[in-house]
Amino acid sequence: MKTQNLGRATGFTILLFLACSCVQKGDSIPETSDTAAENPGSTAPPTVAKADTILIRQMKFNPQELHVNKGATVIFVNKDVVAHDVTSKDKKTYSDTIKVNQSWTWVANDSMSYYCSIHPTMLGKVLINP
Ligand SMILES: [Cu+2]
Repeated sequence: MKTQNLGRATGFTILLFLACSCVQKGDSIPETSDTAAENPGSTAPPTVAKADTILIRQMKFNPQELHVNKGATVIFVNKDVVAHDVTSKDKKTYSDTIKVNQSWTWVANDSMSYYCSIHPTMLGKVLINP
């Protein structure tokens, strides 16, 4: 007798659990991003110029010499453990201090030889493709 009651109770608990999980599944349905992502992106031409990135790491600009098309967006990302900046040698272009894990975006309309004014031995160049 006792075991029968226990069995019923367990069965009821399982039913209750299933019912609950069904409701929860139903509630979280709105995430349908998968269906919207069906476009053959590989055939699309790269009309938008992607940004070129210069990583600042271990007291160096990487790459030290970057070649870009005129008007390209260049992002300097500070992945070092200290702050740096970008100052052009003609001093016409300069960033604010780029703190650790911050970045500075610059549009390359002209070639630029630059250095870090905090650590003047850090040098780099951005050259416009002919
Ligand atoms: Cu520096």
